[in-house]
Amino acid sequence: MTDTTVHPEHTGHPEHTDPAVQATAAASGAAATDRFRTKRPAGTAADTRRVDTLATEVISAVHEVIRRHKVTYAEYDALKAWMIQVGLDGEWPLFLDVWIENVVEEVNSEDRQGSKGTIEGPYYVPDAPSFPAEATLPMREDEGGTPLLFQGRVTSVDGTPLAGAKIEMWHADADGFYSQYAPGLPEWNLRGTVVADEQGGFRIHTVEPAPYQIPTDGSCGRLISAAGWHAWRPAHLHLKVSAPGHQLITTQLYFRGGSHVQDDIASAVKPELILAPSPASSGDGNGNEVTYDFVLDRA
Ligand code: MBD
Ligand code: FE
Repeated sequence: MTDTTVHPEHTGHPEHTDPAVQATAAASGAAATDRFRTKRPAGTAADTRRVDTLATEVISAVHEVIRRHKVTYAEYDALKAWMIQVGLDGEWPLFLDVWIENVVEEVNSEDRQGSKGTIEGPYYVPDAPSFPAEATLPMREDEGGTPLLFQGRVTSVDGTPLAGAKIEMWHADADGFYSQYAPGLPEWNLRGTVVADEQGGFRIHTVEPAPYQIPTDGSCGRLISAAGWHAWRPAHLHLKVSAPGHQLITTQLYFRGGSHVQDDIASAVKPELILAPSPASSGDGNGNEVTYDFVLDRA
């Protein structure tokens, strides 16, 4: 889908009249769908027996819910209409990453010894500009938000420093918007790949992101309001950390005491992932700083 124009007749939310808000919600779903369709496939696809097992059990699980709650034809038609609309809105990546990915991540990281990971979410973009170990993420001259120095070291599980480890970082701005998924932001705003020094060290200067609200004018927003849920993720930094001979880790870091750290709609917070920054001591003394080390499992 390349059509990123707003279709108010699809949203059913006439109360949203701010064009900037409408454009953001409609464009972000389509952009996430487009991005996913160009993604390199991860690993091998399932074989026939595996597809049979998984598809049969998913369908049976749905049947069970229908029987238990005696689902009506009106409800069945509402589900059908909603699923069609999720696709038209381009919101399947958003839906799946918010309500399903956390369990996929859980079952695929059970054996990990090193740092905890969590879900990737819909807004990763590969091949962000590369920077040396001490760097400032690309940002606008007047970028809002509290300055944040995020520093640490990447080591292997046995403590060996991983020189040249790659720290890919991406996050929302102080208004909760991601570059390439919201209009009006520079292409690589708050996205970068930092290469660790000889000791595996890195010092990344950025700004603290705002909490993220699931777009309210798309299909995911309609589900959220129809069910009486809230639409928020806590403020978070996204990271992918990798080094030769080691397992890549995809993670997110949160801020202690921030809103929705305890009730993330995407269920992606783990206690090990909550940062507690302190007022910056170095540099010009502006903003906050925090140290966080990454430990990578061997491949
Ligand atoms: C996000 O920013 C995000 O990280 C996830 C998982 C889902 C929606 C928006
Ligand atoms: Fe995110």
